[in-house]
Amino acid sequence: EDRFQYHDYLGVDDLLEDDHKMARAAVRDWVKSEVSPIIEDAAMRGKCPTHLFKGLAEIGAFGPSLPVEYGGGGMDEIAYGVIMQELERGDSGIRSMASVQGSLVMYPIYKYASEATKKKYLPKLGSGEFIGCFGLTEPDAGSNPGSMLTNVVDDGDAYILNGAKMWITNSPVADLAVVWAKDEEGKVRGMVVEAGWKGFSAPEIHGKWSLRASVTGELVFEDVRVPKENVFPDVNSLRGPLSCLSKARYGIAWGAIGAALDCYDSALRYSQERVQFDKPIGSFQLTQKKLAEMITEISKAQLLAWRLGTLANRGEATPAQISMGKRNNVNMALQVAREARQIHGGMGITSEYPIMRHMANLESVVTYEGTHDIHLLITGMDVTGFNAFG
Ligand code: TGC
Ligand code: FAD
Repeated sequence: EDRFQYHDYLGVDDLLEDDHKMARAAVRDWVKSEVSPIIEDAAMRGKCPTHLFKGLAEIGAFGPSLPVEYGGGGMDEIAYGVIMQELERGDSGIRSMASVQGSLVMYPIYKYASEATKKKYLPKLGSGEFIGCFGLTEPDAGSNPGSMLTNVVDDGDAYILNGAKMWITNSPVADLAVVWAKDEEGKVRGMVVEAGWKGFSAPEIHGKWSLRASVTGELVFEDVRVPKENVFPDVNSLRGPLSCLSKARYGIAWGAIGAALDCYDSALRYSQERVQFDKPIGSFQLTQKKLAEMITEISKAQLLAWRLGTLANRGEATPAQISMGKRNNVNMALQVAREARQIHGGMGITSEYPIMRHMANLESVVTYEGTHDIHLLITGMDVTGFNAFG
């Protein structure tokens, strides 16, 4: 059953090019045929549908805006955005699978690795033959990644890597990890670490009530020998990992709109069909207030994402502008999901409808890639010039 209609109240589609609409339509069809039929069951069982990695590669969801010769899709940033939106309409966890692979694994290798390392890994990552993960967060270094303890020590032709990463999307199924660690001088270095190397392990984190269709784990390094050619030559500070986050956060600003649209669509239909007190519940003012506010906020978020995309295409989107987009749009989606849950009454807590799944997922999305409050402080620092973090 095709329940979903596209909602474009302000005609934002006028701002998109034909290529964007074609990419969006292709991903939407794929989500309908491959994700929608299995996602409630996967989330209920807490099993990542890893068979979808290949399909994600085929539809061009890995690095849509990276060059084709480096495994990407050769499209622009708005195409990347609309693809993330359609994936997250399916499930935030499916979008995570793609965000991590494209923006947090392929992008840093493309941007920072030596030519030989790019050639070695990027085509296989783009085709889904290899799955990657991104290790920045640690048990004691979340919002403040600069306090990381994972470290490397120079050992001739290699570095010896020790430490542990926490909350790493895809790590238990990954073939390689982009890892950030401090060197002997305390400088942040980045490197590609293969999962098969001695001393590498990636235990799964169990018991999540959120992103249940996405697999999350730790990364543990015990004297892992990382050949020097796998270390990014020119990365010496947090700017390395944070630049990757900008890329992923931008995609999430679009992705969250997809989750919100799915919740809104379901709530709108339910409000027209469900009768109480002899009337459709959509005829009550309180229900209309919820729906009217939802579509207003979705429309504003669409414009914000589109504008960020236009700036990103020119290479002008600042990290602080991207923070504004990630924070606003994810919070918007979470509020929409909560209101949609109310409109569905008791049915809203079941897997008959996508609402509770989206709502629970968004509780992770509002925390990862920089929490809601960290992004507020980034905006606060940008407008005042004062750093309120530490
Ligand atoms: P700070 O001194 O502000 O910055 C260090 C250097 O980095 C530069 N910079 C950025 N560059 C590019 N993009 C950005 N977004 C940047 N933000 C900062 C900055 O200019 C500076 O450059 P330089 O040359 O002077 O060294 O660093 P700080 O230690 O004070 O930290 C600032 C803070 C708190 C904003 C930052 O650490 C932060 O963003 N914290 C949040 C951590 C976070 O977002 N973690 C995400 C982990 S990955 C993840 O969650 C993946 S989920 C994936 C999924 O499943 O989809
Ligand atoms: P903390 O940093 O401990 O924050 C706890 C609370 O304190 C938050 O509300 C925060 O806003 C607040 N706080 C912290 N500092 C300040 C301050 N200065 N002022 C005001 N409030 C503050 N990381 C990766 O590296 N790779 C991944 O692939 C990845 N995937 C993830 C997948 C999932 C499902 C989840 C849940 C997380 C993932 N993360 C990943 C980690 C994620 O980025 C962190 O959870 C996030 O950055 C927050 O860190 P923390 O959980 O340690 O919270």
